[in-house]
Amino acid sequence: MNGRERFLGFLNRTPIDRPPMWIMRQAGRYLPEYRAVRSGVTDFHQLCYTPELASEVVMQPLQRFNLDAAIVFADILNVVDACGTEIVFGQSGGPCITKPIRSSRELDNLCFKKETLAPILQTISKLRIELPNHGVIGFVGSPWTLACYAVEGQITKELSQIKTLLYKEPLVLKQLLEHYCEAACWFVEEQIHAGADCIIIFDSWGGALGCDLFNEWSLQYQQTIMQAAKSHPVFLFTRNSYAYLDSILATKPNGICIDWTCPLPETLKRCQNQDVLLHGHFDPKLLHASDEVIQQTIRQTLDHIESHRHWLPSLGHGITPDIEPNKIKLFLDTLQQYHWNLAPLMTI
Ligand code: 1CP
Repeated sequence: MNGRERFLGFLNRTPIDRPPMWIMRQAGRYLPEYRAVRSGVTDFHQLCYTPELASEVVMQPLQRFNLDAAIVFADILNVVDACGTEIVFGQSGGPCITKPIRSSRELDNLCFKKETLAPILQTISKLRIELPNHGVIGFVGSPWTLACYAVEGQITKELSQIKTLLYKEPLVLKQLLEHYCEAACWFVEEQIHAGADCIIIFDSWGGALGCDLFNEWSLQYQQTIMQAAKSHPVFLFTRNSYAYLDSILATKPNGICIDWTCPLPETLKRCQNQDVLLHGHFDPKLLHASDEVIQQTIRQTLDHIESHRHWLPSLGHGITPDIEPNKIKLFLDTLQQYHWNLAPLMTI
């Protein structure tokens, strides 16, 4: 069974020999070969918008590790860029928006230029041809998370600018979210046409909204994007999402990505009952532990799960630049050598 068959089998709930492997930010700054390519371009945008370079960095982790799926190399903020807002990626790698959107005046400057995103679609088409044995994953940022970056300018965990806008000028924020939602729907449809097997909606900042606001300001837009994907598999990722699990499951996504703050056995059971797939769970910082602790943590976690059929075990957030590549290999090897119980579950 090759990686693509395994990945599609997982998505389609057909028999597989083991869960497929894929990790958020598997291409990126923790790899010296990525840093070498990155140092040869003037800025991060050039990397995202040059299909030859973007696909080269997608391949890098596939050459090092036994991975079953590749994620297109781009950034959620490419949509913000395509909507006419300038983004600077500084030396630290974090994005900064020099002219944040904070009033109706700035809304007038929004204008979606689809052609900006065309090179990313070309990268997906290229990957689809060059990686016949791997799944190909596309992605988009949730309108709420895109707006967090566009309104804050430089993000902090208080999100005080966007929350001020939400309470002071809700109609301005609604218009901004609708604008990003329309662009995201188009982009998702085109990624599917270009060959993406699955789409992830990254709602990295949805967890900051709280239960009373999450549906109205984030989830409903994600639902619209899911509808644009029609029956194609879509995974929703909201950081810190356990409090919203029922609302998220009610939208009937194909799958969800979870971080380490969600209790795994309970979350998995609730997902399995509704035939929703799960991705993620482990804290990336676990990879700073000794090899023995990493192996023991993985095995103990897996031993506590009755059926592994609905779970693609992985890190619950992106690999950070401080992680040693050898620890990723150990993480993947330990998972791949495990004795999985993949019997189909009797769902109710
Ligand atoms: O200079 C550099 O090399 C820039 C570092 C970098 C990289 C490698 C950024 C800036 N983005 C990326 C790639 C990226 N971003 C990918 C493709 C790589 C892969 O997964 O293999 C993906 C899927 C993303 C998605 C992304 N970007 C998210 C959603 C997932 C998450 O991490 O929560 C978010 C929030 C961003 C914003 C962003 N862009 C870059 C950084 C460092 C950040 C995070 C900043 C922050 O809010 O802390």
